Amino acid sequence: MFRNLCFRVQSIALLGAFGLSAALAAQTPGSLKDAYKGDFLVGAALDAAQIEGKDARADAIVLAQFNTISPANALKWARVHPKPGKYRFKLADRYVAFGREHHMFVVGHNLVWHNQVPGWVFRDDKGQLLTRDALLQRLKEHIQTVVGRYKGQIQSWDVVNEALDEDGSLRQSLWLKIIGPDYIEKAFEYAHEADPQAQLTYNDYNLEKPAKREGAIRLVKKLQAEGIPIASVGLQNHDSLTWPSAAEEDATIKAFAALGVKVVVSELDVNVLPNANQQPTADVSLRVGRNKALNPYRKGLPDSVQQQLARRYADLFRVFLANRATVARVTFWDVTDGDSWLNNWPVKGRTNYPLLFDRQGKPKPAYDAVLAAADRKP
Ligand code: 9MR
Repeated sequence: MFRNLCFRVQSIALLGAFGLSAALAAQTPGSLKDAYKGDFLVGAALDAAQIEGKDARADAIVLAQFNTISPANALKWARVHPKPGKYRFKLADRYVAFGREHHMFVVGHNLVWHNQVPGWVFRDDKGQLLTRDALLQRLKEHIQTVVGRYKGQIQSWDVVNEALDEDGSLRQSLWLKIIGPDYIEKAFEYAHEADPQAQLTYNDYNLEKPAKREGAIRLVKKLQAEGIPIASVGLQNHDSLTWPSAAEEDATIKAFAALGVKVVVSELDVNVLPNANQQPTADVSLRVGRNKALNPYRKGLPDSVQQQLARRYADLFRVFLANRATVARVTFWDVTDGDSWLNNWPVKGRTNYPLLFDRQGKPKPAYDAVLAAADRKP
């Protein structure tokens, strides 16, 4: 009865804001954020359409279901700082305002990455690679400007993203080549100086793989030994129907818990299409040519796979829940299946079904399974 009343009040509010179809789309039993209240925050990544209010259907879902948001692209270096001395904050400002207006936990993603960073960042005006000091200066200026602008408004920053290779060694990025391995420490220090309250995260994919996980453990220990405030490790969890196993996920979360840091599941989705790559990866530079066999569900997801996805999500959430003292947040990467980056990576133009809401914004069986998993608190 109370639940129904809440629905109706919520629906009326959403109706005013977004119109009938959006309000209907958000009329799902319960909500993810309420189901996991007191356990961890539940969120989604937003892209420009949702941030700018041009996707009423997704916005209605976000408001009804989530209490934290991440920017899919709006805060990446290339977007906010495309040219030397030129910052463009319009979309990022709207993103942060959206989160504040709706009392959400606002995540910043990201400050240092080897992708979506313009080439000029690493070069002087003659095109020569910068010296260590000059690049550090540039990094500091960027972090001070971006983190400083949203001081007290962005609660958590992915400071360094994907700095590790699969064997656990540091990725040979220009950050590493020019500055050396302490570019990571420096980035955390600059971010901490710019907003001492912000929770700082190291974020990566495939940390469920032992060698890469060991690399991340070494990294966290090094930062801790140097007194650098790292609050959490972000496990991206761009998963498949079979990998990582619940046991691998559990062991990974526990390995970071043992270091005294929190874990955030930062970019969750589950690919249901045939793997286009031998090994699991979320390396955005990977490209695979189109091929019919890699896109089998253009006309819809067979019920058997739909149920498999639901079971998979339930298994993952049971692991997150069992580790709720460590897991601070679970964020889906995008809102509905139609929004997902997995429709275009690593093969362009596929029809994927990796999230809890379908292309019409309706909750899928996987949504019900995630809600039901919350009732089985260990
Ligand atoms: O979702 C993002 C997509 O829209 C961009 O095209 C892509 C470009 O690099 O980045 C995607 O987000 C990535 C995230 O920033 C870091 N981890 C992997 C994510 C999926 O590629």
